[in-house]
Order: sequence, then structure tokens, then C-alpha cells
Amino acid sequence: MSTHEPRRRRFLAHAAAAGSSFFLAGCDKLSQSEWFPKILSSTEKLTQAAQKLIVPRRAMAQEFSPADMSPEFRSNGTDNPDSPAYQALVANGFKDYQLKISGMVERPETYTLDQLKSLPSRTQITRHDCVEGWSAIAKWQGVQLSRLLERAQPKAGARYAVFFCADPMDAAGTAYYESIDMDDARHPQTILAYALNDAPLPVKNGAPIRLRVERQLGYKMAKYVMEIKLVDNFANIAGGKGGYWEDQGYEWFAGI
Ligand SMILES: Nc1nc2c(c(=O)[nH]1)N[C@H]1C(S)=C(S)[C@@H](COP(=O)(O)O)O[C@H]1N2
Ligand SMILES: [Mo]
Repeated sequence: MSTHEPRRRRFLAHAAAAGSSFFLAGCDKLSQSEWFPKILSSTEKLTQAAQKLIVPRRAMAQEFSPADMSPEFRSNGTDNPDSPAYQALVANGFKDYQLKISGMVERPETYTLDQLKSLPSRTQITRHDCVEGWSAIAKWQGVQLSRLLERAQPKAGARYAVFFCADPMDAAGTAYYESIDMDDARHPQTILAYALNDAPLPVKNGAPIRLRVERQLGYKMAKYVMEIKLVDNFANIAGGKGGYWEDQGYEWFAGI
């Protein structure tokens, strides 16, 4: 299956390899709404159903060695949520942080950061691909989401995990959120990361907790995760498309 590198990833890899100044410098000048749909329409997309036939959903994303790591992992999107509640968390080193697991589970639960860190962890060196035209390889450590789901016991009808973030609302009144299906939620490389490159996750990269869902594009990897809610549809959540960018036209399924 390795010859079937998904077209979009190949496209992004070429773009990154070319070091195109258009991609790297031009993207800031273009509004997201102009830029993003162009990327999606100029890449021949396979539908999610077709991709499922080609790449089994259990497939692992490529992992790299320490020698492959990028010198630094940049920040994109929100880099320090400007809300009194989040700033209060930062001020005392996230001691009051609580991750809430809610929705269609038998056992709703909350975890402090220390509790999350005390659970067995997974460490992985992976490549992050942002549709704005940059990629970076970094080391992530965190607790597998599957482990929290085992404890929470999803109800039979649960289909998606929705991640609500600490980002303040934008001008249109929506805050960052994302969602993945239960296959991705239970995938071994899907972790709630609290460390980046052997250091505590910096605020600019989503402290104290950010999602890594390694077979998907960057915008799926919710930073500043405050609540994970299991649902069977998105009808009553923000724009109803399953994510902040999805509500504005991005693809919900952004992976392999
Ligand atoms: N809460 C939140 N999560 C987010 C974003 C954001 O703005 N807010 N940006 C997304 C995008 S487009 C990318 S590429 C990655 C960037 O992660 P980084 O800041 O660690 O580089 O986070 C994603 N998750
Ligand atoms: Mo991104």
C-alpha cells in the first residue's frame, strides 16, 4: 500500500519540498476562505468511502526517528487563547485544568492534567501537514484517547468524538472545535498530547492538551482541548458540519 500515497499528501509534500515561496509566504496574504478551497479542488480527492477500501482504517501513520525531527515546530491559528478563563489556567500552571468527557458515554468523567499524565502514555514522532503549505516532524507524548474511551464506555450509538477548545469566539460567534469518527478516536496513534519534543506542550501549540490524530491534516488536531463529547450527529453543534473550518467549507475527512 505504500505506493498509494494519498494524492493530497503527495501534493503537500511536493509543495513543501519545492520550498515554494508562494506557499510559504503567500498564504498569509490570502484569506483562508480564498486559499483553502483552491487546495481542495486542485487535488483530486478520493472520497472517504474509496479511501477506506484502499487504506484500512487501522493502518498506522508513518513514524520517524529523532534524526528526522524538524528544528522547531511552529504555531498556527490560535497561539494563546485570549480569554480570562484560559489565562487563569495558564497563570497557575494548569493546576485547575479539567478535561471533561461527556455525551454518549456510560461514565462521564473529568481528568486533571496530573491524572492524565499519570496514565500510561504513548510517544510518537510524526509529520504534521498543514493545508496552508507547511509540514514539520515532531515528537509527541500523551495518553491514548482509546484508553479514556475504555474508561468512559461509549454508548452503542456514539459515532463521533467532538473536541471543544478554549479559543474565544470569533467575530461570527463560533469557537474552535473539531471532530473525528470512532475509528480514529480508537486508533492507537490518536493521543491527547501534553508534551512536544520532550518538553511540556507550549501554549502556542495547545497547552495543556492537544489532539494528535496522525492520519489527518493539521486542522483536525484540536489544541486547547477542554471537553470531549461523544455524539451521534453534529446537528446541534455550531454550524453542524463537525468543525470550525468544516463549517466554513473545509472537508470533514482530512486524512487517509
Ligand atoms: N484550538 C485550536 N486548534 C487548532 C487550531 C486553532 O486555531 N485553534 N489550528 C489548527 C491548524 S490549521 C493547525 S495546522 C494546527 C497547528 O498546530 P500548531 O499551532 O501546534 O502548529 O492546529 C490546529 N488546531
Ligand atoms: Mo493548518
